[in-house]
Amino acid sequence: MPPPRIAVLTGAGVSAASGVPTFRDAGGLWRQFRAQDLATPQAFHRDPQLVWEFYDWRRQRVAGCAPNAAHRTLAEMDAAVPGFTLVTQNVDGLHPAAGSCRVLYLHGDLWRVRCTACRYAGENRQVPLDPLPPACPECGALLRPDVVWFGEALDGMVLNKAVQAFRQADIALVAGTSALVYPAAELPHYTRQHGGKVYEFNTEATPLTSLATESLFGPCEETLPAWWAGFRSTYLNAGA
Ligand code: BJW
Ligand code: ZN
Repeated sequence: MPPPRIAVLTGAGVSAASGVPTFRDAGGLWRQFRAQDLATPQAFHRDPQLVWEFYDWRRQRVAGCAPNAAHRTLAEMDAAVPGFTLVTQNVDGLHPAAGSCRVLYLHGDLWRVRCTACRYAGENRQVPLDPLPPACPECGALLRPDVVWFGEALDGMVLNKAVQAFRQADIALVAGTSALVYPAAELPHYTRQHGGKVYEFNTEATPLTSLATESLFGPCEETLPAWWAGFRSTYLNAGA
């Protein structure tokens, strides 16, 4: 029998142990800054330099961070489970840094920029950034961070693939997300609707706790590796 299909949704809590600030916890970004002033298209239109500086500061913080045991465990799953999909809300790039190959980025990527006017998009790893957003090499309009702000649509193709993966999953793992932001938060519901199991890995209860088959409370850099060890010994040739 093939091992169960697994779909994973990760959020900022997965990178917390790496030193990346979360959004809504104590010390989280949206406790110190107003999201409306920094993470909306209106904010960028009003004050592109302020928003650019905020992302430059975030990039500088993340540049000094390394993946933790939660990222590494998910990369191991990617390599070992045939029907595996990792869907992340994180923009920090720590999943690919840990070796995850197949990643769906729901909210974009801190290490990419895109044009505000045309279809130009590209990687940008410069740290620190120039103080002002640069001009698009193709049309001259302003470049912006390639992330999804509040009120913006997610990439339709990426979202469709994510919905598909959660519909088809026998097991959904939800790690380190407050499950407050939509449409990401509705993904585990598709797995439940199709009779699959949902395991939540969080330090606290969330709106998904009542949906979950089981919630494993604790730091996911500890609970995910432990869960994976159990899964591996049940469904895969343990240690192989
Ligand atoms: C640990 C841990 C450890 C800590 N171990 N755990 C339906 C209902 C209501 C509202 C809406 C709705 N549909 C859409 C909306 C509006 C809005 C929304 O959801 N608002 C809610 C807040 C109410 N959604 C949107 O606007 C989305 N767009 C959209 O729906 O478009 C529709 C549309 C269609 C057609 C045309 C136009 C529009 C876009 C959402 C974009 C979110 N963007 C951000 C910023 C990204 C870029 C950046 O990084 O700057 O994404 S906001 C921020 O929140 C970021 C995150 O990815 C996202 C989720 O946060 P996350 O990851 O859950 O982090 P936290 O901090 O909230 O939680 C951390 C968790 O970890 C906690 O639970 C801790 O306990 C836990 N934890 N340490 C385990 N060691
Ligand atoms: Zn352009």
